[in-house]
Amino acid sequence: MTPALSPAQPAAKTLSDLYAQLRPHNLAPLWEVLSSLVTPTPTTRAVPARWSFSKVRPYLMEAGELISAAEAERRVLILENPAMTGESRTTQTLYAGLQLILPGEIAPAHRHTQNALRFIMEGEGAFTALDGERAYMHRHDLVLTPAWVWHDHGNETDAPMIWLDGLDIPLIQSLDASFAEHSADRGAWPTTRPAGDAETRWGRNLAPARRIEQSNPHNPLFIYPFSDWRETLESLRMSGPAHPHDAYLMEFVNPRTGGAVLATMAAFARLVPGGFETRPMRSSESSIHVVVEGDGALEIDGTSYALTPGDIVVVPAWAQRRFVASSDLVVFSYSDRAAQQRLELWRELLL
Ligand code: 1HN
Repeated sequence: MTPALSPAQPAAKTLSDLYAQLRPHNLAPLWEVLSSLVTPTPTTRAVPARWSFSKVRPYLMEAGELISAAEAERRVLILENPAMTGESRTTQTLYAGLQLILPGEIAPAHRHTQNALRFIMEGEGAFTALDGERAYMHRHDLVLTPAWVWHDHGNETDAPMIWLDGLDIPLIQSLDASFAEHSADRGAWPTTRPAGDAETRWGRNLAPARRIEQSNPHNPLFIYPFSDWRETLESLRMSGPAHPHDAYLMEFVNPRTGGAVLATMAAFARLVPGGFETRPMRSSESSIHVVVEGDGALEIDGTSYALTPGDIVVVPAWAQRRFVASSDLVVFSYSDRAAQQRLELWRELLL
C-alpha cells in the first residue's frame, strides 16, 4: 500500500512542471494572472463601434419578408460588438438590437429578468403593452420594460415600426440570473388598464396617494415622450451655459425613486449646441448613443466617429470621449451606470 502522505508524482523541478501537475486537480497559480485580473483601470474587450440606421434598415426589412414576428418571437438584428462576434453583446454588459414589427403583427407576451428599454427609430402608433396596459409609441419616445413585467408589442398601423432595444442581457448572463416565462397562448396579454394610465398616474409629478410601497420599486412609468424631453433640452439652453463635459445632459428618472429608470440601466438625453465641443472625460460605464438630430463627431480614444441622425455609437468602459457639434446635436443614450452605482463601482474622470 502507498503511504497516504506520499506525493502522487515526484516534486516539481520548475514552475511549468508544477503547473502541469496542478491542471488535472483544477488548480491554477494566481501569480501568473493577478495583474490581468486586477487592473489599475478598466480594460474591456469591447471596442468603439458605429452603425447607421439607414444601412441596417434594408436588412431588417428583408428579415421581415423571411420570418414573421410570431415565428421569431422578436424580430431583431443584434448590434454585435465587432470584437465580440457571436456573443450577442454590444458592450461587456449591454445589448442593443433593432426590432421590426410590421403592420398587423403581434410580438407575443413574455416576461424575463432582463431589463429592457426601447428607443423608437421609425414609425408612429404601434404599441407596447406592460401587464396589459398599452403605450402607443412615437418616434424618439423612450419606452421601458422593467424586469419580470409581462410585455407584448403590436402594430395596428399601416406602416412598419422599428425601434432600438437596449437590454442588460450580458450582465444578467454573467450573473447566471436569467428566468423567463411565455404567455400560455403565445398571444398578446389581455388588456387590464386603459392606454395612458401609467402616464396619468406617474408622468406628471404626481403619484397615487394610496400607492403601495413595493419591495421591488420598479419603475411604474414606462413611456417618456419625445415631445417632453426635447422641449426640456430646448428650455435648458436658454437657462444657462452648457456643462463643459456634458453640454446639456438630463437623466430620465423613475418617479418612484428619483433614480435611474431601470435597476441596471440609466438613460439620458443630451443637447450639444452647434459649435460646442465637450471636454474629454472617462467613465466606468459603457454606453450606447443614438443620434436624433444634428451633425458632429464623437471622439473615442483618439478616433473620430462622424455623427449624423440615425447613427448608433458604442463607447466602451473607460474610453476617453468628447462630443464635437457642427450643428445642434441631440443624442439619446443608455448605459450600465445604474448597475455600477448599485454595486458602488461607478467612477468618472473629468479631464
Ligand atoms: C425581448 O424581450 C425583446 O420584448 C427584445 O421586445 C429583444 C432580446 C433578448 C431577450 C429578450 C422584446 C430581446 C428580448
